[in-house]
Amino acid sequence: MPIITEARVVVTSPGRNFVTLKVVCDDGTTGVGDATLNGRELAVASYLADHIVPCLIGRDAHRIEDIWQYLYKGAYWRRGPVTMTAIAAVDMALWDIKGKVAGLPVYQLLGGASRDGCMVYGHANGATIADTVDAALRHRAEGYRAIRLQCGVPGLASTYGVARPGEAYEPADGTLPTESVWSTERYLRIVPELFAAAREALGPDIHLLHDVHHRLTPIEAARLGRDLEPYRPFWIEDPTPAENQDGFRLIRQHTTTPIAVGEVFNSIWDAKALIESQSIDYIRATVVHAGGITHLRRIAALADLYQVRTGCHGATDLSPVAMAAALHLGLAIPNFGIQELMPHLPVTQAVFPHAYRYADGSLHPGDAPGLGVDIDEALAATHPYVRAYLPVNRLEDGTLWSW
Ligand code: EZ4
Ligand code: CO
Repeated sequence: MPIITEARVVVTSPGRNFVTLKVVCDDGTTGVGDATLNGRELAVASYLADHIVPCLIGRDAHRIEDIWQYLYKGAYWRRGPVTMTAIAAVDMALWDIKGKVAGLPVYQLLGGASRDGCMVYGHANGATIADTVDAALRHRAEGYRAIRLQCGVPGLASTYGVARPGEAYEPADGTLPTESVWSTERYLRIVPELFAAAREALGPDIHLLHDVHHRLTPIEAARLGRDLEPYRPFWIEDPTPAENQDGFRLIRQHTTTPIAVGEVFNSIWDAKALIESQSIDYIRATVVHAGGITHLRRIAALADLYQVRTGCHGATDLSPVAMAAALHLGLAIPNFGIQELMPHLPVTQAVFPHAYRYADGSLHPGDAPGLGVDIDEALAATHPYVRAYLPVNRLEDGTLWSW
């Protein structure tokens, strides 16, 4: 059995910040886990280095479930994004080690492939409807079968999900939080027009998605869902903040547009009522922010009982380590739905060499033993941490709103 002798926390910023845990065993086997919590990175780095790593030394790396329970129950203070991201990093690294020792890709340890690959959705965005439709057509030409559409809102200077001209979209854009202005009324007018134009240009066979990013009230979200029904969206995401879970019942009463939620969830307890009440269709919790493969597998198993499928968050602030772990789980579980893909910058991919590959609108985790991803620590050291925050959002009268 591999005994843990060392665990290192690597903070690096190849294009954006990432926190990575590297676990080393006495037989030389290593494993990696993503510990990136966008905008609050150093809190997780400290949680790992100061509080978790000392508890790992000398443990049998094969006892994944026991170590998970030890870190979760043993902290006394349960749940929360910092705790669950730190536990996730350990969990991913241990699955990586188990796969390497077994000589098998992690998806084989999870029951083997249930499909040929994981369908992904790409991001099409633009300042105008026409620009966004053009971006969607380019994605289709690259083989994407599912595309998220976000466009600028007339009258607002900037909009969630829309890149500055010539740049890739990256939300953590300031050394202090930048401020954006929001108008629900203007937004609710433009999105149905965007979907009408996109459906017209792209035809019936492409899946079209949209992220509301927590900005509507339940009845406003119900209105949007109903307005989009003629264009058959694959889902609308995070229509309303999920602390008020009963709000999703209200949306459900008014629209058949599928609902995705959960990228900010960190525990099965955040998702349980939404799943059991059949208020949602896709659960977006991720391996990195929701306790690793061990815990996300539990969430997926609960969701499967209610025909809820996975739609894991996959923005650029989730490192290639988290993407690899998501793909191994997604390939294996019966109720995989779709995987978000925002391609990482080449400089990020160089720091995190990985076996997963894109082809024909899908990602496959590859067949390297373990997770099939690593961190080049020497290269990482050449990209020091840069403080970066997510933006805040205000209504036109200055009221602070959900971003
Ligand atoms: O704003 O990952 O669906 N994707 C998203 C992302 C989130 C960022 C926050 O760190 O909503 O763009
Ligand atoms: Co989102």
